[in-house]
Amino acid sequence: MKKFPKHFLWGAATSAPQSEGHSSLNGKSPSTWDKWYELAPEKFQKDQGPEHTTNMYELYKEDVKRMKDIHMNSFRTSIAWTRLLPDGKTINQEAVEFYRSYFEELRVNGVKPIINLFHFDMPWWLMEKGGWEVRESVDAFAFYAKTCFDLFGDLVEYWTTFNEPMVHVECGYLYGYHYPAVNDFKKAVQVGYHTLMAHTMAVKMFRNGNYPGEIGIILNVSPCYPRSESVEDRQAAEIADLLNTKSFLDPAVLGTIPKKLIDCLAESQLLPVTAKTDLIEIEQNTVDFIGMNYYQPRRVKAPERVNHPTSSPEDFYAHYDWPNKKINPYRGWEIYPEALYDVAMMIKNEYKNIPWYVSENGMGVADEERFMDETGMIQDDYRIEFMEEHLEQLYKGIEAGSNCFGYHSWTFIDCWSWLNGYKNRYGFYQLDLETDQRRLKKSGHWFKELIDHNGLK
Ligand code: BGP
Repeated sequence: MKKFPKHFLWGAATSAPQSEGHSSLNGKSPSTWDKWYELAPEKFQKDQGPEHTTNMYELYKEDVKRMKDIHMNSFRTSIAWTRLLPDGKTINQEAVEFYRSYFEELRVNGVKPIINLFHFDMPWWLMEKGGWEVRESVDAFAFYAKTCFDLFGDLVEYWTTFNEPMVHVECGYLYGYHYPAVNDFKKAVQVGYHTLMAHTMAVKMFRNGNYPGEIGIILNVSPCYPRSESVEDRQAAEIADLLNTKSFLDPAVLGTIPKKLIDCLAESQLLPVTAKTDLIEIEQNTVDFIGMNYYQPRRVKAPERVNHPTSSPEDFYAHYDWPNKKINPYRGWEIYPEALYDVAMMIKNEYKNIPWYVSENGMGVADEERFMDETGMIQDDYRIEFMEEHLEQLYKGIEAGSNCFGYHSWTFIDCWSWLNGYKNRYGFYQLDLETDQRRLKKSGHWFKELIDHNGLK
């Protein structure tokens, strides 16, 4: 038996915009997702927008029972900023009642809520003022965070400020996948910086208010592997790591921004506008724990051509297509469980062995009905294999001393996924889009047994 540490958190993650539904109802104001869908529905897979999603707004009580049925002891979701504070200032009482009741339901059923504050869902009222491009967003977020701590602090033990802050930076300001879909490296750096300061000021609010519990941040981590041991390739991997991972991980955990990153941005005239006391705030407001979303590694090589002035991260590193890679063909992501061991070691050796957990890991597969047996259960053995392989590596990391306290899959019930709609399914429960009906998959059974054993057989 490969036993995991006592009190290990086993569970799954989702987010408010991907699971609640009622996106224009019950006092919620639009986020960029609601607005973008209104403006350009053709960008969304099969016209599937953010309005309906999994409908946990209505069904959360039954869904918490489903978590309990598979013995999950923890669950992450987020609060929708636009539901709680529709105009950024006024509290929506209906949202307070909804979230309090939801979080209580989790607690009384022995499922620890891990509550995140921002999961790509920028309020439209703030986007109209410039979103993360403007400093005002930092204060607006700090106010929202404090409001959440005041209203729900008695129910939440683990808070996180952001989910994958690099994603709204790169998808919104470099690669065109999220609103406002611009391609502007300088803006992207400023957006990232304001996000970092919003995170920092939320942590400060949390410390100043002496709320119970702990606070962290959830980052997407794709360990960088160079094509070769050449100086150029290794340098490319180092910069890719600095830009994509250390840019948030270092300030969040160590309270510093890597000097090499600053030098590299300065050389390319990409440094953001900052305020005088920012560095002190960053230094004084580090996190208690880290969540790491791991799906795939990043393979890089030296850039093929370098533009002056620098116009994109590809001027620092190029993507390397490793010929030996194993791939999930539905999502197009490489499957490389070994990286999870490397993540565990990185946190142990470079980040003070801070407590951390795997906050997302999973496999999205299209048309899963193909794998349904005569009883109506999806036989998703590929997902079980995927998770087992990743857990083996995590176990190895824990055995080597990494301070990991949990593993969350993405996701609990099949959910709506941004521009991909419902194409790829990730859940332990299958979702019927017509009826909202949920059905346990084989992986859900497997997960329950894993939790009962607190480990792998
Ligand atoms: C993470 C996000 C999730 C989720 C997941 C799966 O990056 O935090 O919101 O969507 O990836 O990815 P996708 O839905 O794009 O297949």
